[in-house]
Amino acid sequence: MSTTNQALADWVKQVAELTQPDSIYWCDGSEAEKQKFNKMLLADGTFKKLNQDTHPDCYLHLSDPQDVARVEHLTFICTENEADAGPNNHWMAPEAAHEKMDGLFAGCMRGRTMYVIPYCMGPIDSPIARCGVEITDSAYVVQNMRLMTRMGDAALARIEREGGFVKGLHSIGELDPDRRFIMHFPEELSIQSFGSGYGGNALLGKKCHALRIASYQAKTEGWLAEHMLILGIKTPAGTQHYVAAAFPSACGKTNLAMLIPPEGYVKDGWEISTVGDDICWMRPGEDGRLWAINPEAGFFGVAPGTSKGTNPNALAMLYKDTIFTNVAETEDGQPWWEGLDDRTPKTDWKGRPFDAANGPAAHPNSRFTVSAKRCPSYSPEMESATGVPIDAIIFGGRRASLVPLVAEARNWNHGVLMGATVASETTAAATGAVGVVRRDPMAMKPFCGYHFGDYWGHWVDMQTKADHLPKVFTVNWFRKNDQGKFMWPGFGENMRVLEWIIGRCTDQLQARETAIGYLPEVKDINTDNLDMDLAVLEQLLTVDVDAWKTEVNSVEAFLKEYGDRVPSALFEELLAVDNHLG
Ligand code: GTP
Ligand code: SPV
Ligand code: MN
Repeated sequence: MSTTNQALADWVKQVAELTQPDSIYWCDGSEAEKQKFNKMLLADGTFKKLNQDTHPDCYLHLSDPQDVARVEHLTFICTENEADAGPNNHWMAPEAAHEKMDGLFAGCMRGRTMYVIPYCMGPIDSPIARCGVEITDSAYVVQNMRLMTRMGDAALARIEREGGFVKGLHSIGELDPDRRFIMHFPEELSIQSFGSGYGGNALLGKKCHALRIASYQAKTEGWLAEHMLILGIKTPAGTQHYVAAAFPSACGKTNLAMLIPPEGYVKDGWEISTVGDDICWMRPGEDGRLWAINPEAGFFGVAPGTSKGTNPNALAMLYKDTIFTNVAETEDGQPWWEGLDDRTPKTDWKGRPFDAANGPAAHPNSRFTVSAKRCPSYSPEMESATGVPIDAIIFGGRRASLVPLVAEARNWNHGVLMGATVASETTAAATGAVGVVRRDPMAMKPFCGYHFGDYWGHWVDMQTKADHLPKVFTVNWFRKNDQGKFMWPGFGENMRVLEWIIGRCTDQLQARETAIGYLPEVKDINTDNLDMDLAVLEQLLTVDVDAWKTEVNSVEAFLKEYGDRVPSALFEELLAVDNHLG
């Protein structure tokens, strides 16, 4: 097979000359091809068959133990001008980066097949969607891209129709952490990734294209590419709302995106539907609202903690047609991870007999890959070419103290400040220390393809592009008490906070103004059938003035790290908060 797109044909040829594969295979995206690849991966030991009675078409992949998460210290933005990458990114000069990568890629596919994966991020017929081509020597990557994107012939046809595409070159190399780099060339619309087979490092349509490259394109073209879930909320009156929410990696997007409301809500007629769980591309529509698509077609979700109690919708979709990476296995070959209430592990994520002395049975960043269509709360709007109109944007993070359960921004610029200064504890989604509080603006710290100062400026500028921007909120499900226990029940109960947010968007609920934004009165959070001490809720909705004064100082120092590219509007909003605190 080949292509009528000359640029693509030339690039494939050039990559083959560099990497020297034994053969070249163009992925067509068909069902037959999927079966063929599964067979191949089983035969070479990359996949292990899970119990096909309980989990038909489910496979287990155990990674190299040193290749289980994103590697932020090895991820680079390679712009001509170093200042354009900003203090938020590691930078390398494009020329130096190309030289380094050419050295690594030279001859790396000898004895291997080179797979060409044309893919489309977003519905094939959506004007908001964009195409890319990933070249890889990993059939595991092919199977994951098959679930996570619209890949194969339809994407290739669109590329041939439109011309443009993002070039992504990937090789697992020798999986050597010392020969591992994830390079982005936003000005060339290209990505080069070497030495890792893990999700965010290797499925180039996801973080590399749909966030780092797309955020750069979005800035130039006047839209937003964000690390956000998209959730549909239908009220008992039958009104359909959509919200987009940015939480850092492993901080609750997948869970909120497919939440099952408490029983009383279901009885009253509230309905939740899932449009996306990780990435959101938003554009101003003619009506002045932001219209959003989920560029992905599947979920690459955190397994540990997923249970009937926390996320029954996720659990329900994982019984068929799912790739599990780095989970444990039960005696009878079923997947297992910490938090699953039934079954026990027999072998751990390294394939050893399970022994608690070795740590968790499943890696804390073990993941499932599954088609979004398998989710019981799947929204057909996921296929909509126009996307869905967003009523509210929510920012959140893991903060054990300080940040209230929910707050509403006074205005758009205040909302941008809120998003820009979110802090969160680090998680196992990236290598490095876990549980360290760091600022993770808009949950984009690892994913923004350019200078944060310019990025915040772009957010502020959205006001000039859209007259009916969403309201902005912050949430925090992760406050802890003196005993280190979560104070808010979270998961399905988060619906109670969503109800307040919708009430605010429709002007049906009051709020009290505080220095840090509008907060609910305790009485305005629906606590029907909620087993919770109201004094605790009160605490979650209290503004600790002294602690916030300290926070304001820390935020000011943080913003100043980004120099004169930070929009003055953020300092003005911060001053307003400071003055209000007294
Ligand atoms: P990425 O895929 O890495 O971008 O992460 P994500 O934001 O989709 O995170 P996910 O929903 O997978 O949640 C990760 C962890 O947070 C899991 O262990 C969840 O159990 C936990 N979590 C999610 N929602 C809540 C909540 O409301 N309360 C508490 N306490 N934990 C939660
Ligand atoms: C994240 O780390 O935010 C993820 C998983 O969603 S990965 O695709 O590896 O980036
Ligand atoms: Mn993510």
